Amino acid sequence: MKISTCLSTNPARFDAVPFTGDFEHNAARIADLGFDGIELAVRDPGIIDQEQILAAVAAAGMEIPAIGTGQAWGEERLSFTSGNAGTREKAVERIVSHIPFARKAGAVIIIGLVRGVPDKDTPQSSVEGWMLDAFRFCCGKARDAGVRLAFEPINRYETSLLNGVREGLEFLEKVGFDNLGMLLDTFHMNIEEPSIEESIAMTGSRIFHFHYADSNRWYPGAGHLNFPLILETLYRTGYNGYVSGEHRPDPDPLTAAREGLRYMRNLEKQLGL
Ligand code: LER
Ligand code: MN
Repeated sequence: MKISTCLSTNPARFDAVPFTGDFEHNAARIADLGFDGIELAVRDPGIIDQEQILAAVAAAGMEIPAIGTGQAWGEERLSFTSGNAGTREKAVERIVSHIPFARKAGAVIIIGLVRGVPDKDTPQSSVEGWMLDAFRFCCGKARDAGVRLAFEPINRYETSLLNGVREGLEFLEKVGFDNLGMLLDTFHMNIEEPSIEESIAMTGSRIFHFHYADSNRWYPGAGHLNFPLILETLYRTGYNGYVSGEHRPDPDPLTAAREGLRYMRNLEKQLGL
């Protein structure tokens, strides 16, 4: 089982990224804990030292399975479904600007909150059209570079758009690109899915990335999700990518990451994964 945890390349408001702050120091701490990879949360690839980040992760003997892009919405309100055409364009440009870095890192680009939260008075047909245009444009550019994108269903309290896995899969069909798959997140699935296991099984080979957090968005083992069943189901689909810890940094980042990893490694042994 390949396990990563999230690290932000810049300070950010989002509270479920376990590690923020000094990058090299944190990368070394994450490696020491025994993780195999680091999922990066990057607001803007244009303002980071990409080579230094790649070198720091490689020096720590780790991989970068995925790059999260949601800070563009969280910090700058860039969105695929903004009523303002210039903002939509900037959001698409921002996602496209992740592609060269993702290619070098060998990472999947996560498309989550950058879809935005459309105004209530925006017609549904406009929202759908903007989403399809934005995804098709980004997928085309990524495909040319050999990069994959992962769409994340996000619960109803964070966005009104595409909250469930079934809706997400239907959307993928409409977009129509093989380099677009799904990111399943146990926290969101616990809120939205009738059955987490059925949703995982239904997504099957379209799972490109996976986030773990317990029911309360603490580290796994701190809530009441049935992780043995969830992981068994995930690996039965043939999934061989990373499971990535995206949970609250409570009671403190180090304890949360260490306890979460310990729990997952125990399950790995128990289930023979
Ligand atoms: C991002 O991966 C996520 O899960 C969202 O909850 C971000 O707000
Ligand atoms: Mn997530």
